[in-house]
Amino acid sequence: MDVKPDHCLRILFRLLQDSLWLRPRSVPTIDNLTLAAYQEQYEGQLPVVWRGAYQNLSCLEDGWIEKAVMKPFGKERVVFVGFGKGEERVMSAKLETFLSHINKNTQEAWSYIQDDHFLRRHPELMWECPPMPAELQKEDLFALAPARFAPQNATLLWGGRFSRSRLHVDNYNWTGTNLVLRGEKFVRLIPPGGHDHHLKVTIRSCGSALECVNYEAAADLFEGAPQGVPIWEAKLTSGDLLLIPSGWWHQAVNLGNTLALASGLITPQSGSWSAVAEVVKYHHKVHPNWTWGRLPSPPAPKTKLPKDEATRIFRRFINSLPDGAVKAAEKWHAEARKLRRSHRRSRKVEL
Ligand SMILES: O=C(O)CCC(=O)C(=O)O
Repeated sequence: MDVKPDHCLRILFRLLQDSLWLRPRSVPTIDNLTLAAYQEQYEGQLPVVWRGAYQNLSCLEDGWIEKAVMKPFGKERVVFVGFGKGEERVMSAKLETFLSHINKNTQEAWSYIQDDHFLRRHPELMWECPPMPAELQKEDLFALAPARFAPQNATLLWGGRFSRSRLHVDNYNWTGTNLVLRGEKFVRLIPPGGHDHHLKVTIRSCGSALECVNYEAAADLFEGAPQGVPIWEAKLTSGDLLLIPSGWWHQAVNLGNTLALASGLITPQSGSWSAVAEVVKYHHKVHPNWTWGRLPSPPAPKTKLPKDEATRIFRRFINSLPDGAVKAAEKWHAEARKLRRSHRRSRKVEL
C-alpha cells in the first residue's frame, strides 16, 4: 500500500490528540485563592479547586456535623436517590435511618441524599456554613431579581462509597460550587462544546421558580467515559470548594461517607447571558404565546463582559419577563411552602 507522508502525520496527530483527550486533565488546586485571581484566571474559563476557602469556619471542626445536623435533625425526613437493579428512584427517609445504611453501599446498590429543601428549612446551618464564601455570594446577579425568582440554590449532598450524581449541566448554566465538609469525592468535568452528541443528553424543565432548561446525560464518566471527549478531574477532600464554570458538564462519585453542599451563582463573566438564554429557550418552547418586554441584545461572542454591562443585561432581562412567568413563580413558591409545612408537621408527629 502506498502511504503518503502527510497521511501518516495526520494519523500520528490524531493518535496524539486521542491519547491527550483520553487522559483526564487535572483541575488546578489553589491554596487561598483570592476573588480577584479567581475572576482573572478561572471564572467562566476553567474549573478550580479553592483549598482553604473555609479555614476558620466551625462547620469544618470535628463534631460539628454530629452536633449541628445529626442530633437535631436525625428524625427529619430527607430526599435521596436510591440506586438498585440498574435504576434510580427518588425516595425519602429519616436522616438517621439513611445514615444507618451509609456504609452498606455496593457498586450495584447505593443511596445518595440530594436534597434541595433541607438547608432552606434550616437556614441557621447556612449561617454557620455558607455553601459559598460571602465574597463570591455578593457577585450573584440573581440578587438583582425579585425574591420570587430566586432559585433553590443550596443542596445537601450526603452519601457513602459508590454513590454518585448524574452527569449534568447546572441550571441556568450558572457557576456551580461544591463544598466538601466531610469525606472525599472524585469529580469529572467536560467543557461545553460540540461533544454533547457523545453523551446521550436528555433535556427537561429545570423545575425552578423561574423555569429554564436542564441538561442531563445518560453517559457515566466513571464507567467507560465516551471517546473523544476532553475530561478534567479533581479529588475533593474536606474544606475544598470546587468552582465549576458556566455550561461545564460534571459528575461526582463519593469515595466514602461524604457530606457536601452544592450551590450556584450567576456571575458577570460566567453565564450572565447564558442564563438569560436558558430561560428564554424554555419559555419559547413551552409558552410560545407569552408576551415579553424588550429583551437585552446578546453580547458579542467571547467578549469579557464588564460587571456593569452584565448587570444591565440581567436587569433588562428581569424587567422583560412575561406576566405568566411571574404567576408561575408565585405558584411554585406556594407549593414549596406547602411542602415545607408538611415536613414540619411530620417532624412534630415523629417527635
Ligand atoms: O457532588 C455531587 O454529587 C455533584 C452535585 C452537583 O453537581 C450539583 O448538585 O449540581
